[in-house]
Formats: sequence, C-alpha cells, structure tokens
Amino acid sequence: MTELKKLSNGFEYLEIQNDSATAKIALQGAHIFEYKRKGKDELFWLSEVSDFELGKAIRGGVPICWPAFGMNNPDLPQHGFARTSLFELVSSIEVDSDTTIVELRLTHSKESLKLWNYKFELTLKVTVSDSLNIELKTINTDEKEFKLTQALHSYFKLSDISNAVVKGLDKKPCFDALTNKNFLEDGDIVFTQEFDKVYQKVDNEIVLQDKEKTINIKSEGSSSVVIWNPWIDKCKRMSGMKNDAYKEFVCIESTNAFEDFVILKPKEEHTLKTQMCF
Ligand code: TA6
Repeated sequence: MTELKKLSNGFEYLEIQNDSATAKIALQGAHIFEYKRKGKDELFWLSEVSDFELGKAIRGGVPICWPAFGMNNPDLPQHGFARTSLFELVSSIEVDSDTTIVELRLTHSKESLKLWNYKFELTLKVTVSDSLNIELKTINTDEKEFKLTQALHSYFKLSDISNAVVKGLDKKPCFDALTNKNFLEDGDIVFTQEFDKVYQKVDNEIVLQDKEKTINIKSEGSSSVVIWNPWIDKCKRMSGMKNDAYKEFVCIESTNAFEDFVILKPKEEHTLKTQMCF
C-alpha cells in the first residue's frame, strides 16, 4: 500500500507498506527518509532536527545530488537543485505482497532552465522489498549534450561511529577533499576524525560493518564512491544537525563524481543504481 501523506505545513510524502518493509519518500527531492525491513532496525539516519520544509533539503535518508555533486559545477548550488525540487509521483505498483515499486519524476522548468539551461527528464525508481533498490535515470531531452555529476547521498544509521568499519575500498585511488591530496586507500576504513573522500575505479560491493550488523551496498552505472563523516567541528557548523550527530551516521554515497562524470548527448540516458541489503 502506498499513501500520500501531508505534514501540518503541507509538506507531502509517500508512505509505503508491504509484507517485507516500510518506507517514506518525500515528493521534494524524491527523498527517501525512512526504510525499515520487518523485524529489523531503520536503515537510514534521519536528523532529529531536520527541516521538512519546501526549499530546504532534508538532513538524512538519501538526498539526490543532481545535476552536480558537491561544487563540481560552480554555477549551481552545492549538490545541485534536484534535492529541493518537487517531483511528481508517476506510479506505484504492488508487484506482490512483498514488493512495491514507486516512480517519481522531475522535468525541466522555467526555474531549472535559469539555473541549468538544459531540458531533461529525471526519474527515481524505488523498489521496496527485503532489500532496497534505487535507480536514478537521467534522459537528455535537449538538442545539445550536457555533462552531469550526481550522487545517492545515503546516510546510514550507526550504533556509534566508533563501531563502523567500511570494507571494499582497499587499494582504490582516492581524493581527500580535506587535503586535496590523491593516494591509494590502504585496508579497511575506520573513523577517528573528519572524513571526506572520493574513491574511483570502484566496481565491487562496499560493506558497512557496525558491530553484528552488515550492510552490503552494490552500485551500477558508477565507478566512484564518496565516504563522509563531518566529525566534531564540522558537525557543529552543519545545518539540520545536532552537535553530536556525527556519532550516529556515516555517508556511503553511490556517485558519478569528479572524473567519473557523465556526458549525455541528445536523447541519451544514464542510470545510477544502488542496492542495499542487510
Ligand atoms: O558528500 C560529502 C559532502 O560533499 C561533504 O563535503 C559535506 O558538505 C556533505 O556532502 C553535506 O553537504 P550538504 O550540502 O548536504 O550540507
């Protein structure tokens, strides 16, 4: 069952329930902010002080960074405009009692053309079952080609950041956004300070280990991954976050970032996919 719900301030979201899981997706930014398998803990971290207001990105869940990751396009706001844009619900299909597929779409508008002068169709397809599948498809409906970078900027909920271990990036080329240095990652990743790195040539599964909980993350249409935790000082400066929120999450983002950008000629399409199992 998929229901359209509204907060007292008019902010709309979809509530999806089936026999294997529940999920919530805001129409603004097609932003998944809850996914919970039956009998399991919530997968995503959501800030207790997050905004649920038009024009402000939700802090937590899976923000969509599009058509730019970070400041990859200096003409656009950080992480692009999709996360604060209103998507329309295209369809919601109950494949069976355990699986629901929801599609939401954003197309160019007068406002978006002022920011980014290209015609496009952006569709998020979310399959809610005993795993979560997310597919972000971009179609170039313009007469000219365009370049994009993007991310499914997932915030994973943790027991504590000190218990988190990220596996699968050993020996991967990496750009440290804090030092602007490039190097090869060495071994598993643990967190003891601010962390903001972009990994390239990633074609394998990433595993997030948090005590006995194991989350497997597999991406397609992407060869880059971003790992982020703001730690103490940056967390205090972040909007929509309590001062100690950094202890509660790690971002593992399926991206097309930096050199892993996408060029789409007219009528061409690209799909960034991620599957999360736990
Ligand atoms: O993905 C990591 C990152 O680019 C960090 O540098 C940090 O800024 C984070 O995204 C959050 O960005 P936001 O615009 O949501 O505050």
